[in-house]
Amino acid sequence: MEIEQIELLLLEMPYVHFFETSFGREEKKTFILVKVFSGGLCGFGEVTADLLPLYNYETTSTSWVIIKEILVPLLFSKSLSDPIEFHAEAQKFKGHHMAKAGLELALWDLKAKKERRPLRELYGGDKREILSGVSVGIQDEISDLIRRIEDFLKKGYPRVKLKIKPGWDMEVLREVRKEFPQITLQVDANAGYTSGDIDMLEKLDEFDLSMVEQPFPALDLLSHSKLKKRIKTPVCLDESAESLDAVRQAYEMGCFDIINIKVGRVGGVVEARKIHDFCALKAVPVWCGGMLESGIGRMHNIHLATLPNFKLTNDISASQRYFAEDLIEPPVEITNRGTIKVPEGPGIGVTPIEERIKKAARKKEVFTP
Ligand code: OSB
Ligand code: MG
Repeated sequence: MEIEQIELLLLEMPYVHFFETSFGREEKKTFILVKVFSGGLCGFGEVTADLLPLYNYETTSTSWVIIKEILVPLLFSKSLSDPIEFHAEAQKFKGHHMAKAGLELALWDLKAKKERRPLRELYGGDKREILSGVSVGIQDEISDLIRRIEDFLKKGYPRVKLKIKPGWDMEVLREVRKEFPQITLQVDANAGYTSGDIDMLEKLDEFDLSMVEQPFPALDLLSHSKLKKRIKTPVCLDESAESLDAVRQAYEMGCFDIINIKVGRVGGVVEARKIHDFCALKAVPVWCGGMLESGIGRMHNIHLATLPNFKLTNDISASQRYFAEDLIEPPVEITNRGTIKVPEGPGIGVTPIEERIKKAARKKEVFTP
């Protein structure tokens, strides 16, 4: 199977509500959509890099250049179309995981469509539905946050993740716990704290949280291991877990109890599965993180989360939690069991709507061998 054409599109989609983390507030999503064409079929992938290098160093501009100048020429020059072979070849280039993952995901979707099988089956996932949770950003007022949580609970989300940062942490959690003493609650600091905050973070134990995610910068494994020794709340890594090697080192150093797996951050599904398998071997549960993806990237996450060691609730929510109009039909919906059904059709199993893609597109480039 020969790849006949690759398209990159820069898309802009407004969020239904701004999303704020310890590194900033965003009102809209800007991202790259990757399309790969072969034999009348099209595989879709999404690059999770943002406009600004706040979550990690990649941006929509850097990933555009890396895909255009490095990965597309690599793919065409070696006639690559299999995602596993593409991953192996792309690995000789350092970093740029989100750029690599966007193209790899498109190849996975194409492969699954050729074989007329759902992605889940190619990955070896056994779940028919996955656990859906919601990640709630920092708000202007605690009262706004309480109202939003109430709303998400009514919609059926079985667990809530709160974004925290210095100054939006203990007091907020005290209020939230007072209002909702029973809910399954976890927090994510997006690397917002430093080694000097360890004493303070130990007090998170008061709030009966199911985990604290990435309190310290990605490279500060030492602080994570120090905190883990002192806190009962399970520690989860996101930004630090950028490859199997990174996860293995962090494991040896005793940095975590749980891993958040994001396909973009780790550079594709091949690497994500290696991390999944390593964690399974060590009896470390994982869950699938999100980057506020469009329905296309989110469907990829849904299929990945069917693997057996995705034991914890995922940051994968319904389409309407993110966008007034998602790119796919049918949109992602949450069941009354707090789950999301995994589509059984070929590839991602839903249909990207070309008209909506066109409406959101700000830039487009087409590549042929
Ligand atoms: O750290 O999990 C994160 C969104 C953007 C950047 C980083 C993160 C997030 C989320 C969103 O928490 C989760 C979702 O997609 O619903
Ligand atoms: Mg996170």
